[in-house]
Amino acid sequence: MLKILHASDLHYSPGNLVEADKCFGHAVEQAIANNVGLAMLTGDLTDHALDGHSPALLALAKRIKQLADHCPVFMLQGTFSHEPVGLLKMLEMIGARHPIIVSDKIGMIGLSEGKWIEYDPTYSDVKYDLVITSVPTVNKAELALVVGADNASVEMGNHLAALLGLFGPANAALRRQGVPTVLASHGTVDGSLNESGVPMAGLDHEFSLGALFSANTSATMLGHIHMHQQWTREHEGRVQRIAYPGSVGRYHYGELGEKYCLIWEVSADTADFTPVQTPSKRMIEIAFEGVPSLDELATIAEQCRGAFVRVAAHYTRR
Ligand SMILES: [Mn+2]
Repeated sequence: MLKILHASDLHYSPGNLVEADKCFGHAVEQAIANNVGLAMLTGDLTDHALDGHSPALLALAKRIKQLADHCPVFMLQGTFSHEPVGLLKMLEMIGARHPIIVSDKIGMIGLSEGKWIEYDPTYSDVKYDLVITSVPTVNKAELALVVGADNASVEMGNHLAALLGLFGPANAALRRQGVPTVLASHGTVDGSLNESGVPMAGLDHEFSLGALFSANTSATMLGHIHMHQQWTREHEGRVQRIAYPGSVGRYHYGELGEKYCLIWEVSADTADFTPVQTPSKRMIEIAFEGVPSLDELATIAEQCRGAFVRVAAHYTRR
């Protein structure tokens, strides 16, 4: 069993800095306390392009260093508008006790004797601790050039399903060798719920559950959707599990539920995790019947410090 921290959608930015660093800091500390052997960050580490001298970028880099001083770190390219291509690559250069890898290309990456190496099925001398099938955010603009802009959204799902299935035999072979396998990606699972609880139904989503399971990995670690959720399939004596940890912090009013990172235990045949709640910003909705008194408001204001608050006043017509 390999213990893995899985955190996602950190969205570091000047405006999110306090929330992102409080919650991701908690995730990093819990990962170290639980002695994970590896950390997987599945995209949207930043909210938008950050200047080199931005305190938010420095804070993120410090947390990555703290994590990589404990274990190897894998980072996945997220949504391009949140994470301009190349921004994460810079974090690979952080000097820490363990290696950091940023994946922005489709492929398989193995961890062997504490080092990241490209997985090569023809080279059998390597003993892998784990192999990751990496499918970072796909560029819809490139696909549109091939299939036309009108078809790009729907064709994205079809192309990804075909691609994921192609990884199936390689991951099945790894399973026979007893190697734990993980699929890492960033996108929308058809039918998943967004952070406000709205189902994402439609033809223009990246993944179906069947396509993800067909890659044949024990665990599928996803980013993009900000609400924690999971799916499991048990067959042929194995357990396959797919999960979004959800965003590490609460960045908008109206994001339902608690926020988490996940501590996974992954083997060649099974995958399970324990959700670890982060100290995310509270959300409070207060409703008054008629106009509240100033005394009432003063008492409530104290309880609302540091929270997202919505105040509604209901009037009854007489
Ligand atoms: Mn995100």
